[in-house]
Amino acid sequence: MNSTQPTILIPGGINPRVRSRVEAEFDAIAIETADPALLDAGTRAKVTGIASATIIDAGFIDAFPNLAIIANFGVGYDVVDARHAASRGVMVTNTPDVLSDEVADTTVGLLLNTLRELPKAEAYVRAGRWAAEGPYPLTSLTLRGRTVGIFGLGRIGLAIARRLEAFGLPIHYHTRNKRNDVDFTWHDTLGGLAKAVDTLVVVVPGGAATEKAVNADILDALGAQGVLISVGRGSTLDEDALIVALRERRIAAAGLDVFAHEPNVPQALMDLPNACLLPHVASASVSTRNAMADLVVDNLAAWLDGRPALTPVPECAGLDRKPG
Ligand code: A2R
Repeated sequence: MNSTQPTILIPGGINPRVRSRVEAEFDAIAIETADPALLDAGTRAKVTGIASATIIDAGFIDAFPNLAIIANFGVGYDVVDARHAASRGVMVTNTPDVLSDEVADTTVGLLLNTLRELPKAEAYVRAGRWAAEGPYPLTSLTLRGRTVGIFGLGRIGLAIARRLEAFGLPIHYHTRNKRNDVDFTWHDTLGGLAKAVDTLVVVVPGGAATEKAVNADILDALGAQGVLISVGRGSTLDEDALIVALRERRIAAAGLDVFAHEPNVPQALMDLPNACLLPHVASASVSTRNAMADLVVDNLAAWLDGRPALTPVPECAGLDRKPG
């Protein structure tokens, strides 16, 4: 171990490229979960950086007196108490942009799978049913003629909107602030958006402001032909309300990549034929995850070297690196 290097803590599981780069470029300490009791006070005092993809709360942040940066693996950083970190002068970074196109591609795939039942159609071929029983049944749903609403027209939402625009579909959106750089139709409420469209793509950040924002009322506003696609955070959706809406056909179908209690997916959801389910894979290609990993480690290196962070979260954008 080279003791002149900053000490970086990795609490919990992390992408293997983050781990190998941190081990190569810093003094690395790994612990199984984000529990400060797993380290003695002397070790905690050495830690100046954290690389993580897990919950980092105020208590954990306060356990490290010399902490300077938390580099979160992922663009969504609702698991990190960034406001508390900022109040202590601790930088928080995330991994924006490098995953937007991958997530948008996957979202379009999930939407098509949900509407046109492609995973089920493939399973039909593999089970020998095409030859035995004849053609796969015609799908009752199609992308043709749909109107798309994007809940959260940020970096990823815009990449999704541009793709679906190219599919010839009208695009509406809801954000708190109207964008003046797009021609899509803005709605000042989520309810207004849901009423105006039949296909709702949810890609807002998690956290208190969006907790269960997509509830029974929103699903009812979407209507019986409605399709819900969720790729942001599981917390933004009332899963129990969705299960009822799918079971009673108050909406037609849903495609989900994110869930309230990952990796646990409610059995009631898995039992529904009109739910298309993915295991949080929207950004999960080797190349995109490597780009995210590099951004995590490059942020650590920059900040601990006294340079600006590459991708600070908004709460920390104004922080200056304290010398030493
Ligand atoms: O509301 P605005 O104008 O700040 O627009 C942001 C919107 N948004 C919301 N819209 C309505 N109600 C809210 N409470 C609310 N909070 C945020 O979500 C903006 O249009 C969008 C977030 O975009 P970005 O910050 O560029 O995030 P990015 O890279 O698109 O990722 C979105 C999420 C991540 O936080 C992860 O949870 C997931 O996708 O991977």
